[in-house]
Amino acid sequence: MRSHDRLRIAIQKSGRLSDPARDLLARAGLQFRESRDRLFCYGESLPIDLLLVRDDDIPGLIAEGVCDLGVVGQNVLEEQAAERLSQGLDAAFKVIKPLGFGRCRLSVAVPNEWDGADLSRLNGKRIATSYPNLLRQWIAEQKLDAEAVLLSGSVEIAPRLGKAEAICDLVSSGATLVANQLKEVAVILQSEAVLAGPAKPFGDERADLAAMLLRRLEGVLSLRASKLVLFQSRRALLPELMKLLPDAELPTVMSLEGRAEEVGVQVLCRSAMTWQRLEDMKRAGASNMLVLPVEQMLA
Ligand code: PRT
Ligand code: ZN
Repeated sequence: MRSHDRLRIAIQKSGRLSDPARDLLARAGLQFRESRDRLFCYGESLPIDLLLVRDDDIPGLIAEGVCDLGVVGQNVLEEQAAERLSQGLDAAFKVIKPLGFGRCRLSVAVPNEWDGADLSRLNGKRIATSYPNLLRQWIAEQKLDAEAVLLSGSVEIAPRLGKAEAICDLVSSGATLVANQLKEVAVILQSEAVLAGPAKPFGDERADLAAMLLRRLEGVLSLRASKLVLFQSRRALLPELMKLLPDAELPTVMSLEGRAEEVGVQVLCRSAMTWQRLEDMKRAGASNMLVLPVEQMLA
């Protein structure tokens, strides 16, 4: 048994989630010394160590208690939970906190030449995937009679190779589907990277460490999305403009030199400012808009 006065977090060794996961932990104040084999990183600033592994191993490592927490895609977590369920096992791990990166969706896609998006066309067809358990659940929910064919990689070329008629794979920009003349007909799961942990709470020192880490992560995540928004507008338009910023705090309103009707506004927004939002504000009468990142905040 390893000692329980240190917390161990598994993250992806190399892949899409590695850098954002390490960056997030660094922002939460965690510093590590890397071992030579680059599998284990010793926590120097806090008793929290890292294990660098393949993402697919993370739920199992949590279930076995080899590590306490993990940063992993919801897609991997839910696929393995569905697999355990099909074997009569309970999940043994759960989502603790969505982390806001690694966003993608697990979708079913069919060749472009299939007309319409009628799912019944999948009856009697093979769907290639690396997510057989989630796909089988979806097939059952949709009352379809299709077969899930397991492929571990390059799922998108399965139809051209004649291995399947359709696919079920992760999509982010959609470029891979377009390049392979496929079109999305259903989204099975929306996914992002999450902090995962055991289904049962820690009954020892790890509970306090995990709670502290979570508090720090929440601070980092809320700050990351927050933006300081500056703009000018006619004073009379301000109530309508503020409706376009539902997550904003009370605005600071300043007068503009020599323009009695107009004001300069400064407001903290808690969620991402998109181009769409800025354009909507412009249409509603805002001008000279600036969106600034927030470094630190103390209320
Ligand atoms: O070696 P290891 O097993 O650790 O890595 P891996 O190859 O299994 O995983 P990796 O690094 O590719 O992905 C890790 C996680 O990133 C996934 O489990 C998802 O949670 C998340 N993620 C986010 C994605 C994507 N976006 C994504 N677009 N994972 C894979 N893709 C692939 C997808 O499979 C398809 O081939 O990218 C292609 C589609 O991308 P678009 O942009 O063309 O739509
Ligand atoms: Zn993997």
